[in-house]
Amino acid sequence: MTLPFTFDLVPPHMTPTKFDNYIIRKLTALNNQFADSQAYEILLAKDDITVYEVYEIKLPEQAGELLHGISIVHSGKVGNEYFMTKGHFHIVLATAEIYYCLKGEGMMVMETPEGESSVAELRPGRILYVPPCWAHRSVNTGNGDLVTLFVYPGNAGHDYGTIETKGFRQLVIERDGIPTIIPNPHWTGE
Ligand code: S6P
Ligand code: ZN
Repeated sequence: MTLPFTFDLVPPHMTPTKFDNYIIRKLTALNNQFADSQAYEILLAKDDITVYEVYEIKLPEQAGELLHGISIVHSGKVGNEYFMTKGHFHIVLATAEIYYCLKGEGMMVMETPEGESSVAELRPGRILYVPPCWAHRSVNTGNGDLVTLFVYPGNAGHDYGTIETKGFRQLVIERDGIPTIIPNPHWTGE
């Protein structure tokens, strides 16, 4: 029986009382994902800083299970593009996901293989449903950490390759101090 765990939103050590996997993704893990490659190289030359961290509860990766955990995207930018997760499709494409925003400000960038795109705001208390077949990436547009609880089907799996190769169709950048959605100038899907 999996026991409940707690997660207090108290910085600087926001760590769940229970987790099995800890994933830390630094700038190098997001190679070629930010539009401004020159700004990326300059930032990386200073330090391979942590962009986001994920705490997961280990459960069987099979249908019927609900995998869940906490994602923390730190605040920062590469050029004018906000820190973000790699983003992915699920391997079992028609599997959905729920995100519950606990802290911070951000956007969920989503798209389907057919070319539909959507960007939805994340803010504390907001529950965001990522429907089946939609790739998803969380973007931190605020000055503090963006913290979300995520829940998705155990058999979903992760396809990172499609986004690593093609990118998302839309980017979230800061323009005149405001988070702004723009078409990805490097999108290579077609
Ligand atoms: C898994 C779910 C989240 C992400 C996490 C990090 O399906 O969407 O746990 O894994 O937000 O993002 P990414 O794109 O590096 O897996
Ligand atoms: Zn997912």
